[in-house]
Amino acid sequence: PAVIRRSDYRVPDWLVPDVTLDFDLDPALTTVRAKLAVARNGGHDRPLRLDGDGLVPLEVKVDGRSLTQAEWHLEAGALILPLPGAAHEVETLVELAPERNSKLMGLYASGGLLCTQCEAEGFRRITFFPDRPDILSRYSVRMAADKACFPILLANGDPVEQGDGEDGRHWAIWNDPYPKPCYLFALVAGDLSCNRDRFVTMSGRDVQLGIWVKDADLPRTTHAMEALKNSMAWDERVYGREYDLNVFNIVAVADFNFGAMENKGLNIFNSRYILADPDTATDIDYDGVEGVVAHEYFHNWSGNRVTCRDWFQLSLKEGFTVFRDQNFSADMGSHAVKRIEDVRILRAGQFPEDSGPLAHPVRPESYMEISNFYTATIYNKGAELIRMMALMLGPERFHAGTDLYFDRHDGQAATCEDFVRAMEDGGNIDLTQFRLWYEQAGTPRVRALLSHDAATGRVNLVLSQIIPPTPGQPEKRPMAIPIRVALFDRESRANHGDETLMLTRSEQRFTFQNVATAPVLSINRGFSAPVIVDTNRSQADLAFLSAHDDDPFARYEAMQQLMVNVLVGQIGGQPVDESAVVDAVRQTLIDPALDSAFVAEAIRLPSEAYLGDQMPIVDPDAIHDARDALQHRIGAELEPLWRDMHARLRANSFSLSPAAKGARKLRNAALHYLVASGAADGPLTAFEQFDSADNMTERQAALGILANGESPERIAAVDIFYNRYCADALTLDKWFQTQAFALHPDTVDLVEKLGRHKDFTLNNPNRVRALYGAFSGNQWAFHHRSGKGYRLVADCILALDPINPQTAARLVPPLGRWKRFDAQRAALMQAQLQRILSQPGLSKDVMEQVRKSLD
Ligand code: B3K
Ligand code: ZN
Repeated sequence: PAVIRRSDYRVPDWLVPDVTLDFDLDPALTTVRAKLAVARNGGHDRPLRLDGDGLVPLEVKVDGRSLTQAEWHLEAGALILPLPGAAHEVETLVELAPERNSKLMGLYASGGLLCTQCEAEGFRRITFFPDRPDILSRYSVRMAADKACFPILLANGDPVEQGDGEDGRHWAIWNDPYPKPCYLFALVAGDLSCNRDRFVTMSGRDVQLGIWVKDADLPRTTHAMEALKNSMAWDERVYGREYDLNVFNIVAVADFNFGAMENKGLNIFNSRYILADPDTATDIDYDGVEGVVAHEYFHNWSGNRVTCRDWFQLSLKEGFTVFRDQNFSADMGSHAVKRIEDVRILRAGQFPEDSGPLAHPVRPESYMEISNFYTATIYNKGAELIRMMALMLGPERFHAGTDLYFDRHDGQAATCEDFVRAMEDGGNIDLTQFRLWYEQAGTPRVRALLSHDAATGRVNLVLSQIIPPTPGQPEKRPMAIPIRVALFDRESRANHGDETLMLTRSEQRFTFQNVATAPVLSINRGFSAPVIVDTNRSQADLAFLSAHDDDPFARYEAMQQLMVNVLVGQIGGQPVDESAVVDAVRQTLIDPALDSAFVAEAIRLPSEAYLGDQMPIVDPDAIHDARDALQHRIGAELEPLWRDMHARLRANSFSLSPAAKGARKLRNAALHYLVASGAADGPLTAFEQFDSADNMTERQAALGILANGESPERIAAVDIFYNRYCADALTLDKWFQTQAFALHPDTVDLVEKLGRHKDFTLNNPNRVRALYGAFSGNQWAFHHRSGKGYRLVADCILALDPINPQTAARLVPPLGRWKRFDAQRAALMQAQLQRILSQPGLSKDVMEQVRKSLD
């Protein structure tokens, strides 16, 4: 497959100011008639090239005249038309079979609905079109369909007209006045019910809101609607951005390749990010709904009004929009806990990517298949880049920069460079060196050495940075890294002052005066930069910070580092005293000033995968054993506390208040440690929680805790859960996922069995991710020394690739991390990658990921 390079960008040869689409919809056979007003862009004589993927032109007309087959040809699926003039009307007719579209890109059928997904390159599966984001067009869309099966017809923009046709068919016309790239096109046809509401914008525009779902799911849409209204108000208040159409519709579909899609005025969602009720959704699910609804809504400005020039600029909209949704969720709940969660996500998903064979810059230089670049680097590291700029500028100058960005580029297809320049011009800052964050891949390592001179009262902090080599980038230049630090007095516990240091050279010395006694260093507070920090801090210093740091992230971090040091020391055969961890957990539990959600975060041991990331060679078995043993010790030594907390935190009735969510989180943590203590009544207590819970947060946590162990309660709970929820796909996903996540020696065999379960299907991406996605994130189980885990995932990739290559390709990265493991495991992983590569007819998606993973 061809490699596409950022440096090859050229402005389009032809523009398409207006598009008229006419869909005659039917799951088996849909026809699409497209009329494009095309205009030559600049002085050239190149033909018009309309991308197509699997399309056959049944008719091609130019300015009303049908062309003969000799007047056009196909080239790699694209329709090539030589055109004489400066502007023409081009008309094409194609046929689609939505019900046979298993890739879920373009127009497809899902649970009786017809819906579309066009980003990144799905529109070319619907009609011939220059499928690139810098072509902005006004769309008018007519849809006709059987009225009984598809009573609701939706598209982008505002509804214009509708009527009944012959043979039980009806039609509707929608117009979108805002020029948009074709990746934002959408339509939906189906039998849907609507949760209707309205929002009055800051300038007084009355917007009709609709969340469209299957009728039975209507009661599960209230949280999404609240989130939508809160998002609309938040974007007005914080960014001054107002919604711009008269309607805003959201549709939930069961089969979807990722979370959701920000189509203009018609967001289409994976139902797991819309539907929530206490019986089936956990607090994490509720937060996911809120965050994704906000994310897609915020795209209306950061993505739709200002879009991307080309797909190398993807982080322009995604990084910025993730940053916006993170801050929104923080404002809706707890800033401290949200930051901890976001950093955990970054470290779990992006750091491994950045240190492996698929590492790429936030603005990549090349790709084979753009779908493979919807990554944690583009999204989450991209958000961290915006966050660093916001920190360096301060809130006022940052918003001067974003205002300028939106004003300057409204209605345009922009670049990451445009964003940075708007920050510079609006915020009055020089970001020349900062731009390296967009260019250089790899997680910087910052080393911090603190020394104190009692005689002069001077503290020296020497910071140095190393950016590791990544594929195609052997040498790196030093970056501009904002590091927030504070120094604490050991006696008074006073903070000598918070400062943001700019590390811009390979090594740099910072001096602090008037510090009488050797202070404790708090560093990368709030996780001010997405880096790995190495310090010479003692366990005692970390214990101090875990009890007294006034930055909640740094406090959490100190606790995590304390735990990491113990566990990594133990695994590496250099035992470190564990009692500091037990003491720190105890202190945290009994500190009355802390809220429950924070406590629950702070006392949880680093994941097995994160521990693996701290080691030169990952030893999954040793990691599991050491972590398990420490968990047992914390559980056993503090057993009365766990018992008491678990009993005390039981709620009388369900609420979604932050306090109630925090209580559930901590109660689950208490149950976890109580069971880990080995107490004889552990499994029974877990079963009681499972059985009596009035919410999924406590029920699923209890199921997960039981699934890690061996008990009659485990078998019963797994069974009960299945029987209770097997009719609800989203909840049944949890049944698969919880078992695939289980830290149990037989997980790998269980996953093999579950892959043959009657409710398992490769046709639904959520189900695939629930089983194989979860399993490949379960380090101990996936890296079973037999190599069986690798084979299971490779089997799944091979079976899924012909059905849904995008989802198949997402399962490849865990196999590509072989360099991080011992020789036997590495060989077994490589063998599976080789086996995949030798499959004839492999998709571009899987091929790119596997080839890069073998390098
Ligand atoms: N923009 C979409 C992602 C599309 C993924 C295409 N492979 C959802 C989002 O980030 O909001
Ligand atoms: Zn997005």
